[in-house]
Amino acid sequence: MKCLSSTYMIRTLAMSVATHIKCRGGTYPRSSIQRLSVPDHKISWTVEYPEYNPPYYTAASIQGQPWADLEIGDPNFKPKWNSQDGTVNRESYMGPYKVVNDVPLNPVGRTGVQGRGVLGRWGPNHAADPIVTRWKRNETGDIQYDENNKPILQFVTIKRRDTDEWALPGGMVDPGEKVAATAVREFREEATSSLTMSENEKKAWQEKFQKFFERGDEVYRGYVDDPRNTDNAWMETVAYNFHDENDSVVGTLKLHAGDDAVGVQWLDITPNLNLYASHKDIVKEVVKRKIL
Ligand code: RP5
Repeated sequence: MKCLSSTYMIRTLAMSVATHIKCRGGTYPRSSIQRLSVPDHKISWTVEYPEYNPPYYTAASIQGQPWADLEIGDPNFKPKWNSQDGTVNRESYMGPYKVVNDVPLNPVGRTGVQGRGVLGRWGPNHAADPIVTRWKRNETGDIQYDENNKPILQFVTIKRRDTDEWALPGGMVDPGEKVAATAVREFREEATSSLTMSENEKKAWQEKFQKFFERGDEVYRGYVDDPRNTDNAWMETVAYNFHDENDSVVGTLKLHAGDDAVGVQWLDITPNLNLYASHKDIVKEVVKRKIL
């Protein structure tokens, strides 16, 4: 696992940055907090919005958690914004973010709520997402085509326990963990039964799939339009595509929903896909590279 990142093909991103669609308006997740309404033209901090005074919300459930920051102003909390801060990466893939009165500002703009919400870190909260794909085939193994005569891609998706939406099986980067390793770990935890595997089963899994999961292709690195984002805390991710051209490896994967999921399946990638946060944009990027 330690040499994963060096074997990854790193590609420059051509994907446009999602704006605030899922993290604007309505009720903040797992709370009764109503986001202040932010019209499209007032999302950017560069546009004057003098009456902007959104509610402040940091969930009680994250306070004191070992994976969460302390409150700003706490004498024991001395973050190094826009830098690698010990084992915590406080750099944004979007470039340097502004820090106003010691509080980081969401680089995309206003969300209608201040504080951290349910996110652990002030500023960027880093995640990784695996997109495991194969071609859709019939019983005799022939690739299936859509009405435009394009081959149909399928990917592994999980149903999130918190929102009941289909999503990439990603997760948070642990302090000090390599992002590429997070993508594989999260896939195993969220989409296979790795959490309940014995040591022997883990070893067998490793032997069978290690090679396949070393060949990830980076398809996205940046901001996620996650419903949990606030003005001062937001999600960012690096997404890797693991593609099985001949269906010779992933066909033998036993899918099993992990702790944070209530379902897992192979799903056809179609134009009307509806996924959590801005995951559809990330999946579309894979289609663009593989088919269009
Ligand atoms: C999304 O949240 C990321 O793209 C990733 O899929 C996920 C990580 O958060 P948890 O699933 O750990 O809550 O923004």
